[in-house]
Amino acid sequence: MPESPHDHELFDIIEREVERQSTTLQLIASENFTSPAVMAATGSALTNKYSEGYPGKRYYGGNHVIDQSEELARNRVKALFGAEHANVQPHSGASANMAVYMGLLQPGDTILGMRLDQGGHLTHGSPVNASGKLYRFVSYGVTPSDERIDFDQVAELAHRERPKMIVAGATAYPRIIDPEPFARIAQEVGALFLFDAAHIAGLIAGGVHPSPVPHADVVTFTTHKTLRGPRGGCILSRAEHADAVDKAVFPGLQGGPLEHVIAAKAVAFFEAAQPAFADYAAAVVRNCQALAEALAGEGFRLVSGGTDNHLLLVDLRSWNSDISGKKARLALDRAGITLNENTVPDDPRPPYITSGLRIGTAAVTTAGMREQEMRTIAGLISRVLGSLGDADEERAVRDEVNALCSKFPPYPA
Ligand code: DSN
Repeated sequence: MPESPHDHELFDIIEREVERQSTTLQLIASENFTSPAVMAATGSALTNKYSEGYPGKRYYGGNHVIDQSEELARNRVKALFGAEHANVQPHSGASANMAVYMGLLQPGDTILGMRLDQGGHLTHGSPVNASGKLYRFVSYGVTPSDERIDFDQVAELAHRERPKMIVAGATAYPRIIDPEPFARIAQEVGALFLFDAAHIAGLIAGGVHPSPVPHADVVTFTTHKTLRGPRGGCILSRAEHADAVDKAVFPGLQGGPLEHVIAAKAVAFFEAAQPAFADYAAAVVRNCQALAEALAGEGFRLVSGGTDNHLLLVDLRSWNSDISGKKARLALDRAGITLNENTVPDDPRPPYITSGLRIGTAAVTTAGMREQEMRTIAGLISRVLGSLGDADEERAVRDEVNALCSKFPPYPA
């Protein structure tokens, strides 16, 4: 191989990002720290190989080794979730969802999904996303009283609109999503049932949330959130949908699969099958509940009053109606606390401003933090938001964040 000069410019940037991840608090609910083994597979020579097709049926030569890696990933994920069929090629959760729509529906078909401003995902029918442009989405939401999924509304809309598919799953919903009532309603109206488990795949694998696999026609998820794998997507389905799903992924939507990432998914599925992963999943939820309780103690209102999973939503309106989610996120960022602004149910502000914050505990739990640290974090958040824009206080909190993170390095030297 010809020698190339060391690319200081780029590798310095990577080093600075590693430092940022290690010295500030990572509370974005969709992020995590993968293991060194997952990163080693992602950075392996498998990135060099073209392998369009599926194991045993490729369009390029030299895939007898790659076939073993993709087969291992498929078998491991099927065993992990008890699924009949798996496709591990989707590059992301978004492409996994699009493949399901494309494989099982016709453009223009009606789909029932969760409202975006109440926790649903972009690919559940946003008008600016391909899902919303190609299919006719009808949306259900949460009840005004307890801010949990309104199953009466799901049933009513399903019977009225007769969708071809019902989608469960969310990107910002802090409670358990029970797959059973969705499956029952889908059966009543003859709809297919897709469960998008992107956020909670790790909680399902770890046994702390109910599995949608026995109830749903198809389950999609990302591998990099609570499941703690590489950035990517995955589709599990009943055997009867296997062909349609596979054809929609390739050649329908994607070309060459990212075999280095598929190998890393295999590593993540192996890790998630270990007994320690169940302890991790339980700790993520315990941490989130401790954080929720401590934030409530600081006077913050939590959407639905708390959490059953890895994330919580703070409604800032009752704390200080002048503080938008965006303003709060920027102040917290300056203080070394990384999270994102998020709409809350019936938010009067637009989605790029919002009145809420979404906070997740998957990454800090991987780093080893537990309930005591969650209480400290709640106090730090409260200090920054209680003196919004005070640069001295932001600097003081930033120093404390730094000291806290130094005790929990995600990648110890
Ligand atoms: N962007 C992801 C999240 O943060 O929830 C969903 O795609």
